[in-house]
Amino acid sequence: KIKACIFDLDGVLVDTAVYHYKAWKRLANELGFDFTEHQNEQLKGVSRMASLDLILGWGGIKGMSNEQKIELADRKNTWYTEMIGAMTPSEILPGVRDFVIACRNAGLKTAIGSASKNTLNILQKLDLQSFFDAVIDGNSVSAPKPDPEVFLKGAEALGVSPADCVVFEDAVAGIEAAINGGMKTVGIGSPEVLTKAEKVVSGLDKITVVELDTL
Ligand code: G16
Ligand code: MG
Repeated sequence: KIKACIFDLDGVLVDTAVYHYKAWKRLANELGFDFTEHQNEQLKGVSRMASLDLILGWGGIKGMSNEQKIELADRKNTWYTEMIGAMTPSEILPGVRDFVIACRNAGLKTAIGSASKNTLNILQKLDLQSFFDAVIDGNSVSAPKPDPEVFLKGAEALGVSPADCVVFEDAVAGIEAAINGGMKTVGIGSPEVLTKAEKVVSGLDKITVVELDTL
């Protein structure tokens, strides 16, 4: 029986992917190259520094020092946080609030499991902090998805065993992380991409709490 729901943030509760994309694109442009929206898919759920490494690779840029890389990542994050700062609750994805409330009314625990170091800032902007019993984010994990660390820490914080948790994820690496942690999975996006998820829906407006027990 399901006892808890753990939600990825970016792409599940809110579409910040477009802001990440704009900020990384601006950085790439300053470095003299560009990358496509298709390439951007590979950055979903991936940590800030790992994203930078992928992007520098696409631009054929080699031999940067760690210090230079940190400076570039900081530059991107400054632009990103400027965009986050202008966000409002109207940007919460369809069905999110109702689904999370329904989970809590059904007695399920709720948590966030995100790779983002900006998680608390975003939750605050969306006025969603009070909807979650635990928040595990990029500041509290060391191993990136598909390592299950972020979700295992979430389950632990909720006091629920991993097998009784459902993870909601939009990234391939995130679904893998949940499976690696022994949890049930619901993909948010397209079934062609999230092939390993037990169930895939286009958004939280397309699933009910009752359906979770069929996983
Ligand atoms: C999110 C995004 C990634 C981003 C990562 C780190 O993960 O999907 O694209 O690179 O967070 O974000 P930040 O630079 O804010 O620390 P998730 O797990 O919420 O999908
Ligand atoms: Mg995500």
